[in-house]
This record gives sequence, structure tokens and C-alpha cells, in this order.
Amino acid sequence: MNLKLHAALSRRHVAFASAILAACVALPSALAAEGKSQVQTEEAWWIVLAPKEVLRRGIQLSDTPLTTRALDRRALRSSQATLLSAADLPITQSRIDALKGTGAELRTTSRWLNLASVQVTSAELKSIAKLPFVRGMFPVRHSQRLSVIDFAQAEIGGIAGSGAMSDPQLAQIGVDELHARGFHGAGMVVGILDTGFERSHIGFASIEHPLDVIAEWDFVKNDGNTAIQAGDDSSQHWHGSAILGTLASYLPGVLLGSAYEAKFVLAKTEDISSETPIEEDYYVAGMEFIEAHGADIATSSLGYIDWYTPEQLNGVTCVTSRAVNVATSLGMICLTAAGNQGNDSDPSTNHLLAPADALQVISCGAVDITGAATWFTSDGPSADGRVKPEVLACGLGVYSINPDDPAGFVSVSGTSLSTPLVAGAATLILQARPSYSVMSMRSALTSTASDAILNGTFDPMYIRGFGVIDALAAASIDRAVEDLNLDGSVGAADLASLLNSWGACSGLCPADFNGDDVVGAADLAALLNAWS
Ligand SMILES: [Ca+2]
Ligand SMILES: [Ca+2]
Ligand SMILES: [Ca+2]
Ligand SMILES: [Ca+2]
Repeated sequence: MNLKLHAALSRRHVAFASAILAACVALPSALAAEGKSQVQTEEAWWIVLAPKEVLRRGIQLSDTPLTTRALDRRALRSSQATLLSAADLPITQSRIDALKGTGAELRTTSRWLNLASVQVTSAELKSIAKLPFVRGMFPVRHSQRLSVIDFAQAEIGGIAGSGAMSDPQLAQIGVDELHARGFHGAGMVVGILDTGFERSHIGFASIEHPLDVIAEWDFVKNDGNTAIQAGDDSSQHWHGSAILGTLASYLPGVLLGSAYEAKFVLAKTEDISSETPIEEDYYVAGMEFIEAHGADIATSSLGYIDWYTPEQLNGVTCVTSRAVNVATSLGMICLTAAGNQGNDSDPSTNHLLAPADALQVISCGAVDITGAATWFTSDGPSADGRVKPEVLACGLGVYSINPDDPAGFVSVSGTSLSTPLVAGAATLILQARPSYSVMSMRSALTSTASDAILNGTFDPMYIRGFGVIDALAAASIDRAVEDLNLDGSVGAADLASLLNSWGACSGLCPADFNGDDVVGAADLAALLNAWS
């Protein structure tokens, strides 16, 4: 949305809100005195609900929309006191019916935050305020779409040397090294929140590694198809498909996604048609959907600012950030784009978009392929002084599938692209180190990133965070170099892997411990010496 339109929308929103917001502060008596100045325009509002009632028998899985995989993931990585809580119970039908009974249109609900979002006139909002289970209300904030900075067609073989066009962007962050050790995301589930997904590209249709989507939901149109459909904006699928391409595509020698053996959960949460404000409630619903399907990792390249000021990016104010805080506490590793708002050399200002300020989210900035920060990458810190963005990956000229051409490719720029590269790396790291918690993943990524290694700390200007990630180093903490499968012991599997690559090295050669470009007797001796 252009800035003028954005400002106009904000003003309209302010006018609508000021007509009733004062009345909403002290509910419901002040509403009666608010008088006749009713605004007929419909607006989206969050309704704060009274605490949920929990049956004496407690909460069981069947009371929730969670899959058993979600429960398993929580058992492995959740930091909550119990596996299930009232936050997992859906908003009851009787409350939904009562909200709708006022004439309001229900947009979505959040079981984590115990909120419902509604599209209402001011008269309907007043009726809602009188419902016995309503505790308050506040406007659903519009988002500022995180557009790509630029994109261009990319030609197969158009880059220097042999190999896939995606090789440099993966090698920069050590993903190639994890690929060489056999980690491609198998057994992992990755959730993506974005604009929609076109999956007919040849990059998603290989016989060896076809794209595997285990669940999808279109929160904008409320249906089970996240692909472009009649009535959608003609670009609705573009952004999400480019993101998916960097993660899931498999075309050896042409384009490789970072985690092409992972399974995916797709949430279409952003309506790009220009007349529709993009709103934060679908994001929250999408995050809950992805968590409920047991995703290990969730990544989003969307950003929300609008009414929020940089001072409010303290990790606990913006609704999307609060939802991400719940997601990370449930053991889901969350990544989000820092934003394309630019940076300055003033460590007291930030240009972040929510939910990059969330407490345990890994916020991703963008460098070029040489590792230099891009002009557009948003700087931190968060309003409460935490390091943001935490890490960096390539976000300038990143190769992906062309969402508009099932056999074409593009190079795309933006923190939207650096984020899924980090997400793919995190997926492989988690495959190698399944016991990593959200906290240990954060610490593994930041402590091994380029600037932390070089300077021993983060960038004091809060542009680079801890630097460009090193996926192999993050996965190799407390692991011997001879432990090729990174499982914590040097044993038969590592020996088999060494023997499998016996002889002269071609390409990456993890078993060439002494670096002489041959896997041979000296490397075998080293492995046997490290046997544990
Ligand atoms: Ca749809
Ligand atoms: Ca700054
Ligand atoms: Ca091993
Ligand atoms: Ca060797």
C-alpha cells in the first residue's frame, strides 16, 4: 500500500475509533452516554473475552484442535508448565453465536489470546460491549505489507560457474555443509504464513522430492485452498510462492531449497488486494493453525506497524508479537523478517516491524552475497533494548521459483527472502539436533554467527545483530568433527558415511578431516581414534 493511501486509511480508522473508543474505556455505562454520533463504516475490532471455563476433569487433547504431533513437539520443546492449557480451548460456540447475534461479522478468533475479531458498525460494537462475557475491545491494526525490494527474471545457468543458481545463497550460511551430511529437513514440519502459494511450479514437482504440504488454510477467504483462486488479486500468490521456493524447491543443478525434504503447513494470512486493509488477526489465527499441526518451525515474512510506534515494539504490546511469544513458549521455533524499512547509525532508533520484536522470535536481516548489510534491512534494537535483528542471511538477489511461470526463475530482494533461508537452516539444524529448545536454537545460531565469531559480540549499531549464520557450526556445538551425523557419538553410522565417500573428494567432503582432498587412511584413522 502506498504511503498516501496508508495515511488515509489510518485517518479513517482514527475517526471511526475516536467516535467510540472513549466509550469503550469504561464499559458499558459510558456507552449509553455516547449519544447518537454513530459511524456507519464497518471496522475490524478485537473483542477481549472473559476467561474460559475449564471443566473439572481438566483439558484433554480431544477438547482442542491439536494434532498428536503438536503434543509430541510440545513434550520435546515446550517451556510451559503443562502440555495443554486453557489457551488451547477454542472460543465456545455460544460466545461466537452471541457475538454474531449483534449483527457483527466474525472474522476470526484467537484461543491463545482469548480474543475474537469482528467486522462491525459502531452500533454493533456497542451491542457487543453489553454482552456479559466481553471484557474490552481494541482495534485490529492494519499491517504494512513487506513488499519485495525488487525482482528480476533469472536464467538457468546464468550465473558464473557450474552448479545451481541457489548454491551461493545456501553456501553463505553453511546449509550446503548440512546437505552434504545428509540433512535436508526430513521428519521436520515447517509452517509458513504468507500471501498464498502457487504450487504448480516444476521446482515443487520432482519425482524424488515433491513438495509435501500436510495442511493449509486460507484465512482471508476462509477456505482450504491457499492457491490463487477466482476473485483473488492477480498477484495474491506471488510473495508466498517466492518464499516457499527458497525452502522447498528441488531441481538439482538449477535451484535447491534449503529444506526440500521437510513437510509444510501453509497459512494464507494476508490479503494483498489494495482496497482491503491487511490485518493482524489472520496472522494470529495462522500461527495457531501452524502450531496445532505440530510444526517445528514457523516462518513469516510479513510485518505489522501501522498504529504501532517504534516505542511500542517492546515484545509484549503488538498482537502478532504476543502470539509469537505464545508459539515460542510452546516449543515452536519462530522466524520473522526484520523489515525493509532501512537502517541508520543511531543505536537509539529502530525500523522494525512487528512481530520482529517478539521475545524469542529469531528476526532476520538481509546482507548481500559478500556479507555486507543491505541498504534496506531494518535495524533494531527492540524498544526495550534487545538485540534485533539477531541474525542475517542473503536478501539481495536471492534465487527462487517464478510464481508466474511454472518453469521460470527469479532473483528477489528483501528481508522476506533472507528469513526463509534462515528458517531452512534452522530446520536442518533441528533435524540434526532434535533436542534443541527454542532458547538453545537461538543461542546456537547467534553464538556461531559471523560477527559474534569476529568481534565476540553483536553489532553495536544494531544493524547486523550477531551476523550471518553458520548452520554447520550451529549444529556442531559439542560435537566432534568425526561425528559426521552429529548424533553425539562417533560410531558405525559415521564410519559407514566415511567409507561411502572413500577416495578423491568432489565437492564438499565432510569426511576429509585432514583437508587433503581425499577421504583415505588418515581420515579413517582419525575417526577410529575418536570412536566413542
Ligand atoms: Ca482460497
Ligand atoms: Ca538505528
Ligand atoms: Ca555419529
Ligand atoms: Ca583426507
